[in-house]
Amino acid sequence: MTPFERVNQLFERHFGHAATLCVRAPGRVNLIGEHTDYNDGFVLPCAIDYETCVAVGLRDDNKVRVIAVDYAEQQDEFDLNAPIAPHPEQRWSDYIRGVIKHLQARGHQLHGLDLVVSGNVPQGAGLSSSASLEVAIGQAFKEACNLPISQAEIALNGQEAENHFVGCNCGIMDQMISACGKANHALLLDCRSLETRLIPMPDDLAVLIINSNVRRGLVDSEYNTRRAQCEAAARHYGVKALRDLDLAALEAGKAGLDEASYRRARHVVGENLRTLAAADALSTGDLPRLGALMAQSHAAMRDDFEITVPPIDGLVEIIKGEVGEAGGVRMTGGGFGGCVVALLRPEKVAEVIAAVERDYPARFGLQADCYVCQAKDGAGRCQ
Ligand code: GAF
Repeated sequence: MTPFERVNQLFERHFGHAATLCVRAPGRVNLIGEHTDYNDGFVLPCAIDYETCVAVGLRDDNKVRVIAVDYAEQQDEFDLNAPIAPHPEQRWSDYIRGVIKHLQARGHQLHGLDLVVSGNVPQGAGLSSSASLEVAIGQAFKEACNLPISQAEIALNGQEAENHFVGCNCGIMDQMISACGKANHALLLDCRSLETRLIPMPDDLAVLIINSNVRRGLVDSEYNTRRAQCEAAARHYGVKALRDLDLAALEAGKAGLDEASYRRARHVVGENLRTLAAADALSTGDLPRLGALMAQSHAAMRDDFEITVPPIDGLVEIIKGEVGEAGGVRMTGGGFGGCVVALLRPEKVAEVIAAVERDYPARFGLQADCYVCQAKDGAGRCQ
């Protein structure tokens, strides 16, 4: 059953009538541009065909009632007229409460809603299940309360909720692509200006995501540490953000900067250049160039940013051995486990999956899950 079917079925069973409307917001895969977003840099993600759906019913009071289908139908209920605080136990509730609290703080007038939520974005896999939930809730209130809010503002509001209510210091990439993605396109996003450029995905290019199924245990603390190191490096160089540094300035000014922060900065400066080059390579269908840039990106995440783990490096080696020059592969997302993304010719997909199924369990004692994805539209009403 799809998330759309699940939320509508449960809504009707629980409330005794059909939902008034239903919205969706996708997860994402980042093709290149990792840990650049909070350095005001560039990213190149696309929205994927895994999503969070919310069935919505209007209430005639100021209460919000939520049912989380994927959390054993747990429920939450709170009043829009009272201060909204984190839930004492249910972490999933905080993404919803945080989004609503921040919509109110932005001055939006909300009224009570019944919400039933379900999604199929793999959780904890680096495919932005949290951002898709934040954006789906923002979209639900936009549609149900006729809010004068742009898709970019829904994204910014979701990021604020995650930074200040949930407590993860993430950048803006995941919420922006979930809110603003376009079918059959990747989105080159300037995370400083929020300007976007749509890059068509070539017809003869497959997007294959391979989930390492490595639990991303350290991700929150390590993520926040990387961000602090990048900010310290920017202060050392006297720039607003690492986005403002080029390779020559990086080398010329490194005296006095600790080795780890220098290498973090080197990844970010190089990754911004690689991301811009990759957008051009994708738009001209230059797969060998794209593959080389993705390989450099992965090496920098492994050696300079130090966010990969052996099973992820192993998956990249196994897949690179199959696709050769005619494609690219790299870790995608925050790191410390999660997924790798491969861009390759569709006729190669079956061979790559077979190689992963043969070699990955033998080397790491783990099973990988493979998803062949399509670039999808960002958040909106379910059709
Ligand atoms: C996570 C964060 F949420 C993003 O903002 C981004 O920093 C990414 O890690 C790394 O590129 O998905």
